Amino acid sequence: MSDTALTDVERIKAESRHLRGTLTESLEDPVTGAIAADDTQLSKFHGIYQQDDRDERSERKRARLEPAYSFMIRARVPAGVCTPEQWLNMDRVANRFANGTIRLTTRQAFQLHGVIKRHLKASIAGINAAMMDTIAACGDVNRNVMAPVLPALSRVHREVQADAERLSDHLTPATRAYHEIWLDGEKLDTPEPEPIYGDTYLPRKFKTAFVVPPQNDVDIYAQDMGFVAIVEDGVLSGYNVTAGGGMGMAHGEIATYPRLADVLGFVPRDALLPVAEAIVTTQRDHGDRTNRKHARLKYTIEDRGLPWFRQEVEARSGVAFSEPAAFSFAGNGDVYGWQRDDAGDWHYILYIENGRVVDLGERQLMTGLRRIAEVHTGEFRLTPNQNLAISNVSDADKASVQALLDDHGIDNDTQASALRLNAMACVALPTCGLAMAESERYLPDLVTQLEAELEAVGLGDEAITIRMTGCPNGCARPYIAEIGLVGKAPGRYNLYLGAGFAGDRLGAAVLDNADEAEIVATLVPLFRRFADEREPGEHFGDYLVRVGIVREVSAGREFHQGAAA
Ligand code: SRM
Ligand code: SF4
Repeated sequence: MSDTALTDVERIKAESRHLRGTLTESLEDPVTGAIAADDTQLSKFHGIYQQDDRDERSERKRARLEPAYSFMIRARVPAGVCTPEQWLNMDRVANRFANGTIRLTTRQAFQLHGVIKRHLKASIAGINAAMMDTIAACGDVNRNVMAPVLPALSRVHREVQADAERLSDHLTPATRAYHEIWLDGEKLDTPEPEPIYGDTYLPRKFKTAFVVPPQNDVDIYAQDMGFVAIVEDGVLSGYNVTAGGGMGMAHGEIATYPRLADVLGFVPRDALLPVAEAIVTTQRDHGDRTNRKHARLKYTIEDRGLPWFRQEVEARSGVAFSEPAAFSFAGNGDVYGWQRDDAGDWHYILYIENGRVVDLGERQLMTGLRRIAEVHTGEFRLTPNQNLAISNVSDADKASVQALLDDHGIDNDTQASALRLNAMACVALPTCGLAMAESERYLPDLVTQLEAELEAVGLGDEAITIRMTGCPNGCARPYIAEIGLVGKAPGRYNLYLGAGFAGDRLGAAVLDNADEAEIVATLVPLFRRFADEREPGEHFGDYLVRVGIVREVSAGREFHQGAAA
């Protein structure tokens, strides 16, 4: 293929009749547990990934068996808010058709793993029964729109949630393919118009979030498009708009890099939809459709420049950006435990290790949350850090929710150090087809070692963000964690240090392809120095940059220039 030829995914999208392809035929084929190759690309737009169990891969190959195919289903939860009924429904589908666990993702969505082909339709219909869908949870479209959990501010939360849901609806593909294929909707002879996306959708995935300073829990700088709420005297006046963030890169390919979003300017609240649509269509028309590793909005902005991009968005939307309003962030983690909002309701942010809801020994997360959902009259909020807020609990109900947390051994106090509460790992093995190393199954053990070392130097209560991924795609946003670990090969990781505690600075590459012993041996002396030399209240990443252990990395294109200050 020449450099200017469109990628194969572009052909598949163009020929798909708005995402239909041959998915119906693939589902009906009884000979294989897989779907047709082209359909594996289209199924993503419907929130479905074909996977195979990588723990079993070589054994099955030796036995000349087809790989153990199953599917991951991702259900969108706009703004992360779901009802107790929706939670109970997800629990039922997970136990009936998937592997009996629920995975809360880094984008406030649900994932189910291990669904076999003949259960796919029933699973999607089951999810739909509680008014949830999986369309556009994946694929080259706008994904699940994130919003902050905001346990202390009920009114602002309601407003930002409403805006996030409005935008999510506006950017959801118009195709009826989802209803036809999964919900037995009426079949159309001619595909319906797709007004925002056109026939070939976007060049690549596209991600959007809202944030309310000072908490940057959604990691706004990692998003293609972001809206920073400007709240004056408790009233939401509008948004600073950001664009061009992204995490993914490929090892050894310096033309790929994580990048922090730029601030375009301020717009009033009523300009939200036109400005968002203009950003999306600019990327639709100018994003690179010849190279999927160069197709995200971050590269469009790098290549053409921010002034060009801002002008294009202004011209398309008819909205002029004003100077951005001042804002600052304090951290990108979750604020755990009970908090009371300004309307008097309670919220409990529950720590869920790596987002995996499962009963394990005395920690009965799946059962405990089911019991809570059965009696809870408020809502749940999935957090962008893979945790869960039990939200809008009345004074009268607080004690009974706490009792259920205690009875099932899942209260935060019973399990986690400050380091663990600020740790996040992507799924990786055995389900992720792109994983080069363990992540979800390994980070908890590494944290156990590191928390002992921190305790030994008197830093047991110190919140340090640590994130791990099984490959450089960056699903747990490791490049904006103070300690970032990125899988390169089994048991081997790149180590990045010095990112901002609020997710506002990238880490610098310190170790390449290192094993556990090298990683621990590098971190322990730094913990000691940090304990001795830090300034009051100083965070680990800021300290490493201040004393020159690593250089400050803000521009993505400088990411690969080494760690030396
Ligand atoms: Fe991701 C691909 C899991 C958030 C960047 N991601 C994948 C796939 C679907 C693997 C695949 O393509 O075959 C993973 C499925 C694993 C599994 O078995 O479940 C996967 N990504 C996840 C989740 C579940 C990680 C988690 O532990 O929570 C997150 C689901 C979010 C959601 O609900 O939508 C998840 N992925 C992210 C994020 C974080 C974010 O969005 O804030 C990123 C970095 C931000 C970004 O997009 O730049 C991210 N995922 C990627 C990439 C690299 C994209 C790029 O620009 O290079 C891939 C690979 C790709 O697209 O080619 C990828
Ligand atoms: Fe898979 Fe890599 Fe994403 Fe981890 S970071 S879930 S290994 S694609």
